[in-house]
This record gives sequence, structure tokens and C-alpha cells, in this order.
Amino acid sequence: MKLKKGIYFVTDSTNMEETQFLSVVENACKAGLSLLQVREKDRSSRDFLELALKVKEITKQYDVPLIINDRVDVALACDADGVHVGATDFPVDLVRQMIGPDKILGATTKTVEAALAAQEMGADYLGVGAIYPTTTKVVTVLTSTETLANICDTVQIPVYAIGGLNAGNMDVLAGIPIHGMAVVSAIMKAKNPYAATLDLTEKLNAL
Ligand code: TZP
Ligand code: MG
Repeated sequence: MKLKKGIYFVTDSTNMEETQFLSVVENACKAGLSLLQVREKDRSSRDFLELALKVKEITKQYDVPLIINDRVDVALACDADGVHVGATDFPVDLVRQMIGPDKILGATTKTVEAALAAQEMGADYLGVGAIYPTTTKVVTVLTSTETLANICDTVQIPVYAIGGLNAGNMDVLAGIPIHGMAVVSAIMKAKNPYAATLDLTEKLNAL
């Protein structure tokens, strides 16, 4: 599947009513997204699956590819469009075997070597970061924009920058051939997620 350039919305339902969460998902989808990821660190398998199925009803309506973070089993169980794995999840080549050739496979990488290895093992796109410190609950270290640029220049697959990025600081990505920008807070915590998504998309296109 060819991935559309743009904003990659990584969701986080922590401390949110489900109806409000689904409304944020719908408004972001309506504004146009490259990808949407359901990222849930504290849910049981059953709760994760149930939420993913509800999100899928929305993403399908707006033709936004649905990615499940970490959990290959949840991705398969809800027939998501893809799955995203990091360094402590199942290895990329194993995940490719598990999900088959057609589903989208994303990998987090922080070095040129890891990026090349992930591409070699069958990743369809890369997430690279954190570019800035983040308030979202994640175990990560910072990646310089220089490394991001080197990764973009080295791999053939789309690269999304992630980590602490928002409309006010994304200028730092100017001139780097990223495919898109991945955000949690910039949409999740926006007063108007629809307007925020449009604004991020516009600014990304103008970089
Ligand atoms: N991986 C690296 S940073 C990050 C993830 C999942 C969180 C990004 O969240 P935010 O709120 O956009 O900084
Ligand atoms: Mg992970």
C-alpha cells in the first residue's frame, strides 16, 4: 500500500472518556491523515481489541490506514491495516512473516544502521525520534535532526519524524525529506483536533 504523505496521528486514550477519544479520532481523520496508530500501553488484550474495532469503524469511513502499536495479535484480531514495532517488540522480519506481505509494517529506528536493517527485514516505513523531549509516556532517547536526515537519505522507504513535535517547533524539519510527521499530544490535547490536524498538515506541506 502506498502511504500518503502527511500527519501520522498516534493516539493515547489515557485519562479520556471513550466518546471523547473517538471524537478526537474522527475529527483528525476528517481533517486528513497519512496514518493513524492506536497505541495503548495499559489495556488488557480484550480492551485493546474492543477499542481498536471501534477506531477501525472510523478510519474505514475516512479511508485512513489503521496501525496497531506493538501488538501483532491485536492487529491480526481486528484486521488492522498494519502494525508498528520498536526495539523491544517482536523483530521486524518475524512480524513480516506473521502478518504477510500485504499489511503495513512500521518500525521505530534511531540510527542509520537500524534503519537499514529494518528496511532489509521488511519494514514499509520508519518512525524516527524522539526529535524533542516528549510528555507522552514513552521510553525513548533523543534523535538528532542530523541523524533523521541521514536516515532519510539512506533508506528508500517513507520516514516519519516523531517526538515532541507541534505546529510551533516543526520548522526544525525543514529541508529534511521526511514523508510525514507523527504526533500524539499536538492532536490528542488540542482544543480543536480537526483544526489542529489541518494546521499541522498545512505547515508540513509548506516546510
Ligand atoms: N516515540 C517516540 S516519541 C513518542 C513515541 C511514541 C511520543 C510522541 O508523543 P508527542 O506527544 O507527540 O511528543
Ligand atoms: Mg513498541
